Amino acid sequence: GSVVAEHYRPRVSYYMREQAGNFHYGRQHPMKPHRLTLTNHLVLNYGLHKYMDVYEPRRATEEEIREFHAEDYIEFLKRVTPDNQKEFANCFSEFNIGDDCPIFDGMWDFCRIYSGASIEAARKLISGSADIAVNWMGGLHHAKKYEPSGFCYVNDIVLAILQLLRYYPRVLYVDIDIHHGDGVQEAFYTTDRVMTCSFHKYNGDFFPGTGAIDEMGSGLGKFYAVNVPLQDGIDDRSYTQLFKNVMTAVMETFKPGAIVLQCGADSLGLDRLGVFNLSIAAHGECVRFMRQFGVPMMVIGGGGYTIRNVARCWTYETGIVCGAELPDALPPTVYNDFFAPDYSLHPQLSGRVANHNTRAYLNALTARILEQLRYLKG
Ligand code: V1P
Ligand code: ZN
Repeated sequence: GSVVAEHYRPRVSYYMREQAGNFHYGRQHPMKPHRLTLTNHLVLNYGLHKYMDVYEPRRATEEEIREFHAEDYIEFLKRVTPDNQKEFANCFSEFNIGDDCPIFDGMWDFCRIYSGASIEAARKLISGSADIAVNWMGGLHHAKKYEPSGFCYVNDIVLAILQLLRYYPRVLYVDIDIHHGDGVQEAFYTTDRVMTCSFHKYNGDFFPGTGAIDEMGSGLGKFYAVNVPLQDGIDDRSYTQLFKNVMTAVMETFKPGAIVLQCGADSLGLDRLGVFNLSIAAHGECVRFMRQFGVPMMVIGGGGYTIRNVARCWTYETGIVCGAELPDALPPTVYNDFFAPDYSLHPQLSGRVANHNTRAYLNALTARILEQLRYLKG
């Protein structure tokens, strides 16, 4: 089969640097940058580059990263390496270095690559020369001003939103990673110019432990943080219905000038760290739904630990933003073996975990969030 194109075709910019896929967090570590290489090969072999402007972005400069991160922390990130890390051992607890955020070869370079791409993507939207800008390397939503957290060292999302705020009065951040988007929420907790909206597993124990429904922002930012805490095993129908109900109200009340959509793929069924039950089709439906508002949009990556499915998901979503329908049979790539035995874009992912989100729970959740949003109108 071949790619079928839709009538509406937004101008899409795609950011990718091949080296990004060659970094290693460590053998036991679940974060595998190689998923970026897999994604890129599928995207190109489906021929999606014909629908997009493909850019090899430049690295973020230290000065650009300083717009959010503290100077001491940047200095540490720049200087520490696996070889000299003994000299820095006294800083490790200060800077939250450990199993989740190890020191690995080229760590600072990796940060500059994925952050540079998000910053460039934001500037591209501002310039008006793209409607949608895609950076699967980015989306590292846990990084804090003074420290790394949950596999994230530099918060490319905060840096990109700071760029967007130079031009757009209001920016909406939407996060469908299974983990709470805590770093982005914290950075904009007290402003009414950024609304953060995160859908995640929450039980007080699951990483990072934040994202309860009553975290709503403070000061001027009160009611501008939206949290949608979910239980294990949420399925396609419940998730997409909830997502559409919440996002319809968010778009009506907040009226953003730009959207940043974090597409963490650890909310898919069968994820190595995740416990949801979503199909690639349902995950992509969230992207399609946000796209149809026709508001300038950045689409970025995030988590995703069963890497064959991360690559499938982000490829499918690249197709969605382009308005290109992809045949289910994957095009052959040098990485074919990853996609055995079905070699298809939409394998069955659900069924491992039971859905612990009752209809009553989801209805109550929706009602509370719509009530929170009503405070914005007045
Ligand atoms: O649960 C924890 C910390 C470690 N404990 C002391 C509490 N960490 C999680 C971190 C998950 C980060 C997700 C990042 C993202 O949202 C964005 C890129 O997807 C964690 C887990 C887990 N199952 O939640 N770390 C690890 N697993 C881990 C396993 C093996 C080696 C290193 C880390
Ligand atoms: Zn995650």
